[in-house]
Amino acid sequence: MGVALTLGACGKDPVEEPGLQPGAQGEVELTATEPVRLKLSVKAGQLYRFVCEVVAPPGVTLSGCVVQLRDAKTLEPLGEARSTGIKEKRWQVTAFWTASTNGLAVMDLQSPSPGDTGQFRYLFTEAADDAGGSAGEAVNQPVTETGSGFEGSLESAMDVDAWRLSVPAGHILQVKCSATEASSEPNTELIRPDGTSLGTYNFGTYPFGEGIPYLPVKNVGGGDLILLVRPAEPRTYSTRYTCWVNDAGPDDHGDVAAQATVVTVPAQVDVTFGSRNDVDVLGAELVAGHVYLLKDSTYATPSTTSTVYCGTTVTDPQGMQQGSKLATYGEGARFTATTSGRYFFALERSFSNGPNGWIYPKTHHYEITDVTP
Ligand SMILES: [Ca+2]
Ligand SMILES: [Ca+2]
Repeated sequence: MGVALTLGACGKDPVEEPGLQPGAQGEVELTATEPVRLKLSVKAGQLYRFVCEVVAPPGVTLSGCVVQLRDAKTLEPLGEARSTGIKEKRWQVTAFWTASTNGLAVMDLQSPSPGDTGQFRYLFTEAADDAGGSAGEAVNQPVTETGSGFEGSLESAMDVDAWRLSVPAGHILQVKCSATEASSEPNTELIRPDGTSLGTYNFGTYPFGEGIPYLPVKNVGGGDLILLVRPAEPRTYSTRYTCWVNDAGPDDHGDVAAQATVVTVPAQVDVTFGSRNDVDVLGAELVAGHVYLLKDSTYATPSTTSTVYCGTTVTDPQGMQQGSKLATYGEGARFTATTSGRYFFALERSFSNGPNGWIYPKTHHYEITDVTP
């Protein structure tokens, strides 16, 4: 009997070895050049998450964690290895995968630097996509006037997460999403539920000329806005990201003459370009034959190479545009009224040096003064 039992134990199929069950967590020691090899119990078709974290103090004996999923039988790598980012001081790395077979998977943990020793903390769980990939499947996230954040995961290089954000009509929604683990920042886009794009943004590559280091969109006409988050680079994307969303309040000045802010000359007005392609329209009564100075007085001594200013397009009381957009930095622009009545001044963020102007400020001091000789 004893012999038979021993034989039975020895002849056991290795596939039946118990692996770590979903929900397992713990700490493991990296002792030499061999990776730590964990066996994980998986079911075909199920999405799994594996997190490796360098146990504090990071960087002293262990420079990071690299995880590589392998086939339990052949030990062939399944998918790309993922690594913590030393430069970014991000000491966690998350891998997601969908098991293709029932049984075991192997997860190897090692340091990016040979010879390192130290401790890894791991977590192995089942997972599910946190947000659907289209407007119809979008998950609500609250937006407040003090700003708030939420986390998401890109479970595969093809994943798209849709988040539904609501701000009142005319308010400006600000959004910024960035990677919380190593590798590339996620691409973000704000769309209408019908698919109309309102702007795209990548924290790692946004052009300085856009002016604002987040994606700001005015909710013209109201309605929900959908934030889409997706990997920017399929091979090196970060699986985890965090988004910050903020209701920046209403636009300070309307975008069209019918919603203009009416001022009295001499006027001094603060103008904030708070959203993409913002136009701020001022209205003022002018007198025929008078000369007016339109001046962006934000800078006492404006730079000659990279000034951001309120480019101004003037419209007369009959709605006729008066010449091309005026440059109002430095000494400002002079404008002679040809008729008496209410003129409109459409102000837009403009750059004295093409699209590469410096990004600040958002708010400008703008003056309209009667300088008739
Ligand atoms: Ca997701
Ligand atoms: Ca505006």
